[in-house]
Amino acid sequence: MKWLKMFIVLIGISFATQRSVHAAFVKGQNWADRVVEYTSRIQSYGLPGCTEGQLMDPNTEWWILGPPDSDVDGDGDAWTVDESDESIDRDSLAGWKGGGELNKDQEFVVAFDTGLEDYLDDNDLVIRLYSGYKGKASVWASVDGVDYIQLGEIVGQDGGLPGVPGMLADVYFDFEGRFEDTVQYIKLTRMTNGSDTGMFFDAIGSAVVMEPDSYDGGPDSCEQIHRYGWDLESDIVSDCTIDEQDYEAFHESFGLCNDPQDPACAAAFDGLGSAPSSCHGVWQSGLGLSADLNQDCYVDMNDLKILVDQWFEYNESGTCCYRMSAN
Ligand SMILES: [Ca+2]
Ligand SMILES: [Ca+2]
Ligand SMILES: [Ca+2]
Ligand SMILES: [Ca+2]
Repeated sequence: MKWLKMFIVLIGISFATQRSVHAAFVKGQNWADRVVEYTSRIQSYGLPGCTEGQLMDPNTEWWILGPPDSDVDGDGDAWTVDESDESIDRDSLAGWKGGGELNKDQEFVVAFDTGLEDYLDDNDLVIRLYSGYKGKASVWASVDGVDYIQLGEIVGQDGGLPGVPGMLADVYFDFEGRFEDTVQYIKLTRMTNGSDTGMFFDAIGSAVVMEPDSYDGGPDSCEQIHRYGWDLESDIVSDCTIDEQDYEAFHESFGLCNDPQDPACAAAFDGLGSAPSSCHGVWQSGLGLSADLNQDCYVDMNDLKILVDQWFEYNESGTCCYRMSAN
């Protein structure tokens, strides 16, 4: 009976809070939420030191979802290794390899739960990738997932970026008033084939970073903070204060887990048909538990410590109750 109750709590609470709390925006940018379709040879690269890349499947679609996550040490190189040749970075990109006929004619489509806006005189879309110097991709956007308009191309450069394998580049596109509504779908299509044409995509998102109006204690500014993903971790109920309500929400979630590598957490993915291949992938897919403050896919005492620390930090200092910086 106790087990049954836990099961219901898992389904009820984790699904209710997972998708709604961790919405499309992360720190002001709107990143792709879902992979809609992809051809059979879309794959990861396989970092230096690792073996070959791996073909994408439903469990690894998170490679191109969520914010950029491949360059862990932030040096712009997605292939950084330590002294013992162990990878520091993460092979969480998807795309196509150079080489023969096998990998020709590849494409994939990602979708946004909240559509991308067209900002006047400003870029609207950013794509982070690395590419061989002969790589070339066509970038398409669509409101309805049926009719696509070409935004432009990503072209590898000889001696420039993108064009150096492993070296990340951000490429921007402007919608230029060509869409009747917000853009919900982005499609990447391979244009060149042969050696040095490989391209790997880390993340696809909105170019404009949305910052809420400064917090004045009012519900509108709090709603903006939440909508654009600037919440404090411990503000579990997203009302811009850390208080008893967050503790109650935490208490209700205590003991939940959604680590896909732990069979004890399997219930968290019932009804989804697949589970991301790692806990990190859970967060990239927007499926993190709101009370899992350290993002390790378990709601436990380690999270409580963060909640208590932030409670004192923001309630004792009198500077309640949120912060705008990413860290
Ligand atoms: Ca790096
Ligand atoms: Ca624009
Ligand atoms: Ca990625
Ligand atoms: Ca945790």
